Amino acid sequence: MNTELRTPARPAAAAELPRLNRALRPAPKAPVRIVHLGLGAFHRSHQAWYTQQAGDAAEWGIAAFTGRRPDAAAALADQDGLYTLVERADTSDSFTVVGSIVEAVDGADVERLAELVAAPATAVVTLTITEAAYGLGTDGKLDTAAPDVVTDLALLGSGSGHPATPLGRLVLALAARRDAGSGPLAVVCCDNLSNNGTVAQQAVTGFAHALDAGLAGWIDANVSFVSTSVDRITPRTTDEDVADVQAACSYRDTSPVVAEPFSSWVVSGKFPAGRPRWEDAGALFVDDIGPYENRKLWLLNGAHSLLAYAGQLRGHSTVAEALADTVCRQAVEAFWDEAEANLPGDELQIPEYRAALLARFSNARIAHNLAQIAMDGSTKLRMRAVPVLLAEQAAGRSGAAAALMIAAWMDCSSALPGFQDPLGDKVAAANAISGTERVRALLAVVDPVLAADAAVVQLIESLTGTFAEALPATEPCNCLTSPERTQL
Ligand code: CS2
Repeated sequence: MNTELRTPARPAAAAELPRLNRALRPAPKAPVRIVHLGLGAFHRSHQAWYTQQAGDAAEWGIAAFTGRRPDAAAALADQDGLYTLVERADTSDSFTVVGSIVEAVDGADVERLAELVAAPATAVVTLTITEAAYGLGTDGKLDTAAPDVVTDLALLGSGSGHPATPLGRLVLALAARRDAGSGPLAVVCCDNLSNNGTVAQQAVTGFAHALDAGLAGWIDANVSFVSTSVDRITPRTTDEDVADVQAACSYRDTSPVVAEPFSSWVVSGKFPAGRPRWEDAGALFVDDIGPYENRKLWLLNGAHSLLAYAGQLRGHSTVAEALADTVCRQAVEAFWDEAEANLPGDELQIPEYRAALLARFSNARIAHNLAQIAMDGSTKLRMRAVPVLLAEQAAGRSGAAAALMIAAWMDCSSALPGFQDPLGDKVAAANAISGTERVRALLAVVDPVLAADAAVVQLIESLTGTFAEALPATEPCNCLTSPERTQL
């Protein structure tokens, strides 16, 4: 079912409408061959949608597990795994029922996870567990001293089968696959990290190694870590979105997902036990993912973070609102100029990519909240601002536009209430200091090597306050340490 609806039908009363149910399933249920960790809106607008579009979709069902909370799994299971994808363009919506998730499971059900990962039919594990959940320190290695990692390692070491981190759960499930003799499979990272396959490999083997060197060896020999660059703007679903689906379709869906019409998936790596024909839906398989990754992380995600911090400081709430503000728009263009100078332009069609981003960000019907993007900044800036700043400095230029993103993050960290970061304690401690030492301490949370460079600290300090004029007076920030979350 794929209905183009420009004028939604008159809403019927909730009681008259049937619930989205198996009668609306677009095709018979496929067998589980993909296990997903991180059942959130982005997984449903992206990987699940690509899987449904694959020519061999009938062979590839997904069992998707939530993070800490069972709610999304329970709501979806109630609808037989079905949900409506609303593709929201500038002037119209289109509605598609997606049926590739054949099992929606509470992430705490590690027995089911282990059973499915150990099954010989399972060929692929996909991950959207958020950048912060890889638990990497600033050296790019798994931080085995992080409290949640310490807790999970102790739990697993004691033979308890109930780890709480996605990595702990995955390592337990991979041990079950080894024990079952079910052979190799692919782990496909779909989080916004540079070189994300390698990051996932380091995090998973780092975790396994701390537990059992034999298991780490088995993972090295049998698990292919695939890198991907994922793209589709997918804001949080609102009550209004639920009502829109109810008005436009002849059923009630408690869990629709809204996304822009654009989507992209660039994939690099081996699939030893096979994969769906995602290329049928436009996925691009390449040998060298680096340039694609940098283009997306710097130009799209970098601009998002810059708008999230600068935009909120100037009193805006959404990406479209912030981009319409000349001050924010100029900051984005300046940052893009710096990023573009460090990307292979001819191959990647950067001018066209930038123009397309302006159009995508300006779609005011996609209410993409800046507060949502602003979360977990210390991790995100390492991928979005730091590499551009370093590349600019290596080329003998200042990197001031990338530095401005970091300065705006610092301003937000002390000015916005409820600012969330995985290193919230360190951010709050740094904000208790003043002057240059505060800037140095905050920069150390993002990148200690940069923080040791007095000229960079001075540059960033000179840029703090750039966007602050329009900020309404707020209570001082009580910085929150982000809980483990599923990528939205
Ligand atoms: C955003 C991304 O929240 C964020 O950090 O930059 O979720 C972004 O919307 C997606 O990567 C788009 O593909």
